[in-house]
Amino acid sequence: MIFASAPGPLEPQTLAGLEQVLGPGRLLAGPEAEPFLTDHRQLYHGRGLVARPHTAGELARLLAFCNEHRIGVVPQGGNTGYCGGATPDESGTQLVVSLARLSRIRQVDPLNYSLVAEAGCILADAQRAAEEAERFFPLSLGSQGSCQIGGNLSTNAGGVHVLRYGMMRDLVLGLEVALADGRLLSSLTSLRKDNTGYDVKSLFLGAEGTLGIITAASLKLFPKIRCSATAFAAVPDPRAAVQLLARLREASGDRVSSFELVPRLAIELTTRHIPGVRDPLEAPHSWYVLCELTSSRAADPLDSMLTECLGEALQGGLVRDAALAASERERAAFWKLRETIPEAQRLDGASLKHDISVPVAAIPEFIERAGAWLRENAPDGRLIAYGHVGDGNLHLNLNQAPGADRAAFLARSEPIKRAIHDLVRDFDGSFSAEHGIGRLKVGELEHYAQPVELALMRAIKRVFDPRGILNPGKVLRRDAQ
Ligand code: FAD
Ligand code: 2HG
Ligand code: ZN
Repeated sequence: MIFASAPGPLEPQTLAGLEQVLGPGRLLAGPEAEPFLTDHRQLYHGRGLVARPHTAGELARLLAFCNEHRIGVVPQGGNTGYCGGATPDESGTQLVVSLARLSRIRQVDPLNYSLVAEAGCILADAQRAAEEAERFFPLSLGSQGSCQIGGNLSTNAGGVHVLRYGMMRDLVLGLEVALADGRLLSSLTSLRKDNTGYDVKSLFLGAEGTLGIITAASLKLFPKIRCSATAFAAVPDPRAAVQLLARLREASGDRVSSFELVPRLAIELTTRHIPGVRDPLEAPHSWYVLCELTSSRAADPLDSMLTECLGEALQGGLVRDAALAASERERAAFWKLRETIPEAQRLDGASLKHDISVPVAAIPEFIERAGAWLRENAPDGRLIAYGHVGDGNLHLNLNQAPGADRAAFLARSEPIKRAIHDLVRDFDGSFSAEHGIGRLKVGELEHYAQPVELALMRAIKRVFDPRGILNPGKVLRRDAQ
């Protein structure tokens, strides 16, 4: 009996009931549960048991039981989320539901350009399944080797292809969802058009497991990428970066699929901390962009389009220097530099993260104003503003300066966050562009959301989860639900 040492105040008969619903080997406790109880950034450490259902039906039955016994349920995908959404609280009364065993690709339909994957399918596996069918699934994140489709849907993940293909929400055709009371909503349609009343499924996208547990999804595919051109270009400043993007979109017939901003400090941190990363250009520059054009036509002259556009930009002063990837190896090296910025930041010391968005054209002014405020008010931090500039989404992060006191630096996180997020509001931007709310930003949502919006969110929560068992305390505060 694994429950003899189970943490927290779950009654023995409730625990026995859980085991009966799930069957042997599906419930973890003690050291086996440990890896599921801390979030990726190690901001939260919870307590609780872990259930690993193998089918959607099993999961639905588990929810019916938890609803009846008012057991809080915390869905967990790859546990790579940035806001503590997949971590249980410290009470020991919550049950983590890992989707890892629901990982099948149920169907790939090349003619319909669609794929049906279970929620626990690793993102990279879904990408591979599409590729094997001569198709392309465009969601692409640094965590794609471990994050899951269900987590991507529930956070409405973004990543490096949003400017061409949209966020996860835009890639969904249908969903299958286990509801709080144990009913299974089966809406796994592959239709491109369907205007039959309210779009109920869209509410689960970005809901972070607070309205239902997604068990499978029907996703859009695109023509396979057969040709790409990738450059790492130094630009004088973010203003030039935004102008270059506008020109490149026009000059390439809108074939830009990625456009990422990289500051000098990111080059310094990645080359210092990540083996194999090197500076793509000879001389140092303050700002860079990693840009990529892609096409499904093998013979598209993307290299010449990119070279020509960058050449003109060089003459016009929008670009200072550029390296074009001459091989797949060089392309991978540029991307490795970009994708390992979060890891290099972590290895360099404490960091404060702000996942913000403003209109693309406002990015330069936003960086100028945020930078000026931080230089004056947070001199023990070094600004590293990078990311998806083509979507107006910056990771406006602050790393502890060399020699700075870690505790003193972290102790100032609240006033710094307030100043940055106030500035974001002044720009009509968002304080959570792609990482969600989870537990980390519940207070920020209360602070910045319109009262009418919050009231509607709470009302929706009550309809879907009247007993408040689904991911309690995430997105919305528990006592306000
Ligand atoms: P988890 O962390 O397990 O869960 C996230 C939330 O979804 C939780 O609230 C959880 O309860 C809920 N959930 C999980 N599965 C389900 C389900 N089946 N049904 C209902 N709710 C569920 N994010 C971006 O958007 N863009 C990026 O570029 C990006 N890059 C990253 C790079 C690195 C190196 C890392 C570590 C993370 C990055 N992330 C990025 C953040 C993270 O990978 C994404 O948020 C991802 O979508 C989370 O997926 P997951 O499976 O790990 O979800
Ligand atoms: C990225 O774009 C991720 O690399 C992580 O969204 C951002 O660590 C961060 O702040
Ligand atoms: Zn990002």
